[in-house]
Amino acid sequence: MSSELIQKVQDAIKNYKKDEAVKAAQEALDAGVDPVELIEGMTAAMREIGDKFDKGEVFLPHVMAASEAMKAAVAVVEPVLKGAKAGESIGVYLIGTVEGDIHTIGKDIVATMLSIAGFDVHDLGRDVPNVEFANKAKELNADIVGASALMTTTMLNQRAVVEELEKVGIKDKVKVMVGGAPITQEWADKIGADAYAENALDAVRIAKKLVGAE
Ligand code: B12
Repeated sequence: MSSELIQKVQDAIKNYKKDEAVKAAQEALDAGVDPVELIEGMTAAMREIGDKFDKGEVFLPHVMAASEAMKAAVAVVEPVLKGAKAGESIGVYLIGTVEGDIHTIGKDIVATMLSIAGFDVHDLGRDVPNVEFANKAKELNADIVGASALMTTTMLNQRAVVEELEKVGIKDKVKVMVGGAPITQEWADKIGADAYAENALDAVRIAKKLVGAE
């Protein structure tokens, strides 16, 4: 039953139907589908669109329409997730999408999940100048800085963020996490990041470990 309802949301996203995606997401929640499972299902649908775009089977307007549908459906789920938010802050987490990159869906999901897990999350948004990550991290005395990059071109800015943290003298005080479709553990190691997470659930698990909350 729950997989059928998730499938309905996935189909709506894959068919670029925003209103249907919203309706199906609400229906799934009402039927008691786990909100995290629901978001994971949507993520899988979005990845399928990405693969089709890769193969030239769909084009940018399709990707845009699918991402609008996904964003709208995620917005239905978010209040439910936020209702489950833990009480006390377990750490300050500064997150953003790197300079030159406007992809936000994955970063937003990670930010929401971290917030539910009890992190005090500060979201810098997208296309964030490298230096802003460092300045803000210093100002907030952040425990973790998370940098999202979805393109092979912009992932280089994750390295630049690490360098900026070094320049302002806080690299040894703050942990750096990186994520995004092209990112790997190998890349994280190469640029001196402390951790890589493949998805939002892993991001939460690893972030908790980094602040000693698990
Ligand atoms: C949706 C999408 C868009 C939407 C973005 C809407 C939005 N508000 O975000 C729109 C249509 C605007 C868009 C634009 C472009 N896109 Co685009 N897009 C995608 C697509 C299909 C899906 C991305 C997505 O949302 N996935 C769903 C989310 C939930 O998954 P996710 O982002 O991977 O996030 C998860 C993990 O990675 C991780 N994570 C993510 N961030 C972080 C951060 C931290 C700290 C951690 C720990 C974990 C973590 O957790 C998340 C949740 O599980 C991808 C394909 C793909 N394979 O990724 C292409 C893709 C990223 N886009 C691509 C391109 C080329 C572009 C454009 C340049 C297209 C153009 N010609 O204009 C522009 C980019 C403009 C710019 N300067 O950024 C390419 C990049 C190729 C490359 N160079 O590497 C891709 C790979 C498509 C392709 N196969 O060619 N895009």
